[in-house]
Amino acid sequence: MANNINLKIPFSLQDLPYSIDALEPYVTSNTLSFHHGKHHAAYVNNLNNLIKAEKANGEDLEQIILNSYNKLGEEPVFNNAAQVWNHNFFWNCMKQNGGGAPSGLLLDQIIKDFGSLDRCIEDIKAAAAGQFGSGWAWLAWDGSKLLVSKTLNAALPLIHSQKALLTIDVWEHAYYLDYQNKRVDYIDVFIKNLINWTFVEENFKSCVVS
Ligand code: MN3
Repeated sequence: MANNINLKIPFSLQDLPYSIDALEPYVTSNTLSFHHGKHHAAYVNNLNNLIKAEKANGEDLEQIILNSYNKLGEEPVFNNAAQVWNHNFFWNCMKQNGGGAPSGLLLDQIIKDFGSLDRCIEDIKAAAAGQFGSGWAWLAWDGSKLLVSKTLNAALPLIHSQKALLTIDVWEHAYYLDYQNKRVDYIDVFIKNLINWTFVEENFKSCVVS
């Protein structure tokens, strides 16, 4: 859930919301052990080391991201803080026996903003496949409509005042051990077999229902 990931200093590595082999064979435990246990863990450690010297001021993770964004000399803080947030969020975007389709409020909004679920999915796939180099593909809410976007490296919808609803990690570390250079195969599997629409629906509901 979105508010469980907005933690305070010192940050700890958030547990995966499933067992290390839960996403087999689509994301292997080998990939997940490196991705969570090495990459995600490194962002957490880097962030804690970077902000140790600074005054913490009780900022939470999202405040650290926003306060370091686009600030000269603050790039390492921004990159590591944003990558901690992105991965905390990303793990929840997948589940065992995922896939299928959204329903309810989210589906209604998708049809309103994209015309059809298929169109929305095609846009997400195109964003994920088209991100040049490392980055993320997103479904986000800008306050009045859904939008699909892609971001470079650690960048995220929060810096554009948008609420993230779904993300796909398209850094090579997310798929290379399992899919090598075939990013499109990983994206197809993500949509078809892994995506946790319940999480995406809950994120959307928290934006529009008070
Ligand atoms: Mn990653």
